[in-house]
Amino acid sequence: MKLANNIKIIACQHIKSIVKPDERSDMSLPEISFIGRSNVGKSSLINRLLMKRIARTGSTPGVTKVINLYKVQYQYDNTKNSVVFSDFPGFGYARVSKKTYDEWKGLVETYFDSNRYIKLIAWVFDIRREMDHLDAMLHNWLKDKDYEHIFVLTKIDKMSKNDITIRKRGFLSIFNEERLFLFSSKDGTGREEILSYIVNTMASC
Ligand SMILES: Nc1nc2c(ncn2[C@@H]2O[C@H](COP(=O)(O)OP(=O)(O)O)[C@@H](O)[C@H]2O)c(=O)[nH]1
Ligand SMILES: [Mg+2]
Repeated sequence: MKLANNIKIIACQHIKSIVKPDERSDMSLPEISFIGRSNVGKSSLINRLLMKRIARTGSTPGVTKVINLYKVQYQYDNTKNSVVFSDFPGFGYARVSKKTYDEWKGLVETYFDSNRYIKLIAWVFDIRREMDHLDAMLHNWLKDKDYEHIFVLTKIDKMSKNDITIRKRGFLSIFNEERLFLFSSKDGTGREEILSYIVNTMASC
């Protein structure tokens, strides 16, 4: 992959928070969705990519599950473009009820099925976690639908280099190398690679 080290984020703004897929309304801009379970680092990833504390991080119990939409303007190779980032609500790990999961799945599926602007899905995953059957279901769904997706392993700053290599090797049995990213929102590792993938994907669609 060509590393795009001259990408500049010109501006970004929160557009709206929506609870139902049809509230997106017709913004004819390509979109990247960030999905994954709670607390894996979706919002922190967005903030690091944009170099701005725009998405709210940390657990917010009791807050309505919303999809936050951000408009991002960037410059690459002297061309200016815009893209929408959608930050999805997650769901927890322990004792996830079927109802909670089904609600989440319904939201995600309806949103993606009715939104022709989505060009890429970034599935965000805490590198210290194991995949469970709900993650496997999500993965199968992404593959079945043939959605263009990448897998971002976060919080690598919390692990030794050796353990990261071992964990990565495990995930490589499921994902291709070019779709798998190691990332830390703490020190920014992986930011350039992920931004490059995003920009290259946008340029080819
Ligand atoms: N050390 C470290 N902490 C992280 C990283 N990413 C997220 N966090 C922390 O994990 C918590 C959850 O992050 P958040 O972005 O809100 O997760 P979200 O629920 O998936 O949006 C917050 O306390 C973050 O500061 C990372 O790469 N490294
Ligand atoms: Mg979040």
